[in-house]
Amino acid sequence: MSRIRLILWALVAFAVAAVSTITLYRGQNPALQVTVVDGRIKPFSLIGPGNQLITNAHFRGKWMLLFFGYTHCPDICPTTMLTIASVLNDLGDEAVKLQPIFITIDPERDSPALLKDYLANFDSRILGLGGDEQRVAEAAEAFGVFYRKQPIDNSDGDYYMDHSTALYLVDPDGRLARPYVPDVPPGELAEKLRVRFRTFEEK
Ligand SMILES: [Cu+2]
Repeated sequence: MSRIRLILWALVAFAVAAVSTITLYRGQNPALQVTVVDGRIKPFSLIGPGNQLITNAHFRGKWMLLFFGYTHCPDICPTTMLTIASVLNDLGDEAVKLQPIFITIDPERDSPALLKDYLANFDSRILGLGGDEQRVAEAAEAFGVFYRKQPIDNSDGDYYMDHSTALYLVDPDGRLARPYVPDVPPGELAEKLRVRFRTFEEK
């Protein structure tokens, strides 16, 4: 094969490195379009609690349980963090296989330090990630997460954030584990995770 042909083939292979989306449905959420590249989640690059850059590559070899929310959230975020804290307890020693991650969709108020303090109220093993608006927007877009500022009347600039509320489970190879974890009682969720860990390890 000529060199040119080889290059052409390489280009075709590159084009086939398919970017596609997986559509998830959940309760009141609109369809969540998760972008996958060759079966793996799209890379994200966010800022961690020590102001360090943290990308998805950091978590290779671990399961990720991702949630997008904000610390001023009155209901869904704290409830979900309680669920995750409870799952970590239920998992016992196996919890080391899982990295729960809370990504803020309110970077204007949620500094890395604030995220860390907030999450410590639930379980300090939950990692808070944020960054500037663009980093956050890119990560949210990759997971099909919707969010929007909702000003509170007569509040002097205070606001809520409307946001979608899915939990995303990503396996140690960076693949979205499907079906993604739905609304289940924490004990049941821990058991489902254990089964997934085992199935993955037996592969
Ligand atoms: Cu929330």
